[in-house]
Amino acid sequence: MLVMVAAAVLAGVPAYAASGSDSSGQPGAGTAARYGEQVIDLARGWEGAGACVVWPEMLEVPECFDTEAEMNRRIGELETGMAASTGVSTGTRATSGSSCASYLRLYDGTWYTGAVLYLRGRWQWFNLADYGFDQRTSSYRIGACSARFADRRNGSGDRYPTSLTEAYDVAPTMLSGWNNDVSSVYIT
Ligand SMILES: [Ca+2]
Repeated sequence: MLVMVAAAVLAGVPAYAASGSDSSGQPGAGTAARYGEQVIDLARGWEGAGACVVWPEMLEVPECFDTEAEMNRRIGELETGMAASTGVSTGTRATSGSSCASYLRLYDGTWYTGAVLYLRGRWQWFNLADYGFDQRTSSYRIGACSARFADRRNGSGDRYPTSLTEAYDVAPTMLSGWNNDVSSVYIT
């Protein structure tokens, strides 16, 4: 399995094509990610990683790190590169379109602890099973754009109240009945 994943990465197969907004849904298709020198399949497990970035616009495959601090440094590098390439410095104004800081951080533990999944990309449902994070969210932080949470794939099933997932909302715990229940998320 690992060999197949590695081959897919080396061949530049767009890992997101199989997940992302694809509504056909193929649980178990796998999501290759870089973790140090390794290639791991996020859908099968994080192999000890503590923080993963899923940012289809910037990264061909997700990248994982031991800690959230290491992940944050990498995100900072990517944002700096993005600002340099567009000539717009980050933080000076909210840019329109897909460069909006539309991130979402989901934590396995309450109070922003445990493994953290950083998702960045607008107008699409992310199925958390594709990233080994199905029904694990116990706390979250939202970036500059509001989000939607659903308890089934592709936004189906029950929806988390959107009044609690607006821009810059944070929640150290989930609403009653929603701990370890979110299966898909959307960033506006
Ligand atoms: Ca959890």
